[in-house]
Amino acid sequence: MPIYDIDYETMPREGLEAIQLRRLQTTIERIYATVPFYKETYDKAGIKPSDIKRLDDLRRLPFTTKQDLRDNYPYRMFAVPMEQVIRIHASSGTTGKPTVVGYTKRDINTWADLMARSMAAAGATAGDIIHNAWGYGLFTGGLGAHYGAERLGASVIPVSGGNTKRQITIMQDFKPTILCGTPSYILHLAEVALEMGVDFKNLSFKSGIFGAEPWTEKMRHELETKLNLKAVDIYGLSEVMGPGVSVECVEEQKGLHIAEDHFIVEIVDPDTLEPVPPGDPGEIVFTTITKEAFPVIRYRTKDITSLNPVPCTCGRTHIRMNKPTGRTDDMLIIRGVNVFPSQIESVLMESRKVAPHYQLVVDRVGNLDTLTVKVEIDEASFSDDIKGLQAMEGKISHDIKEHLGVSAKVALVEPKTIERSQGKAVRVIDNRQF
Ligand code: DLL
Repeated sequence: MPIYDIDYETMPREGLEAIQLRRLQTTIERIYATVPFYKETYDKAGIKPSDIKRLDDLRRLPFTTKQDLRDNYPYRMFAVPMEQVIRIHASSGTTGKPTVVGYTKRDINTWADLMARSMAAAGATAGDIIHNAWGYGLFTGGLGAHYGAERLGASVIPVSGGNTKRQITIMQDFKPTILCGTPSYILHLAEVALEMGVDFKNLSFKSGIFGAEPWTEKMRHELETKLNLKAVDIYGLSEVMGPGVSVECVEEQKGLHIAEDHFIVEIVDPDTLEPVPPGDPGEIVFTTITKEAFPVIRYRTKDITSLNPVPCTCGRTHIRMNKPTGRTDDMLIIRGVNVFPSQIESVLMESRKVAPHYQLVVDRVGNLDTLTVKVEIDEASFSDDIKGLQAMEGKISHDIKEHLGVSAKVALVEPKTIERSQGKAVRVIDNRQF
């Protein structure tokens, strides 16, 4: 049966839940048969696929974590043979290795549908020209939005990130009507436009679809006034699909509708892993129920948010999640790039001349995030050779860019100058105001 023959977005909940249960059961049966990790975990927990009789039974299944994905790097979580995988994306892992995700032809098709649907929720139609400033590559933003825009029938400009002045010229000349990108980068772009004497009031945008990092209502206000458009939030993560897991509707711009015909959502207390009372904040957990290549069951996102069950005036019955407010782990998002302090540590430790004492200082200069890595030089390598030290800073900065894809200023400091802590080391000083 084709997945898209009825209007899933406005289905009454009863019908939606019946579909969710059927899809969940199929998914669990399939992964039990094809992914050794799930079979072993479920056998250990004494659960069989046939035990999933109601949606609530999902709670009997163990959670899946980023560590589980790491333990099965790169392809052992895939539920189909590689011949059926037509696309691979990746996102930052907690150490050197990324988290790898795969898609079958049908998965790419589903994703394109969901992104088209998300763009339509944000006000886009086939007649629009979509300026896509999310990065193309292993990151899911660029290609996810690209396929969605094409599926919608819109004209997509695959401009990707960077080259800000050229982006502004393109905006003036190609007259795009929908803008996609990471909110902090788009604010930076607005600033550069101003410097170039370009007024967004003279451009043609009606909606902006922004996401891939947390942003606040204050930023929404700034984006809407500076860019003269309606700013809509989009959320997603590579492990679950990429962008399009949830999106705000342009009608309310108040919470993101989760594509519940594809994902089952739970909010749990990150310490006890028990469900929180309805509406309370906690860690958002997703189960994918239509993915073929890389299904995830009860995947702990580490993102903190809450659900809003109030019916939406747009008519969609899919539940809304509020804007995520933070994470339970130490992952930073710097200019849209996910960065774990442990990844930086691995790069630092490759140099035998620095001590394992470092601090990451994150600031927002103008609207752009900056990362400074302060690291102590070890006693033996400490010298007055300024040129030598500068070369070393340059080398470490280059290595960080190579390994993590993020620009960082490296500042070597004298031995024993980074404050030692009594308990957990304070590795991150985040001065950004969101
Ligand atoms: O950021 C996918 C994406 C691309 C979403 C474009 C939206 C637009 P990852 O690189 O795997 O995937 O990073 C996922 O980014 O767990 C959140 O912590 C954060 N994140 C993504 N969107 C939002 C948002 C993409 N709208 C991680 N608000 C997630 C807050 C967000 N945080």
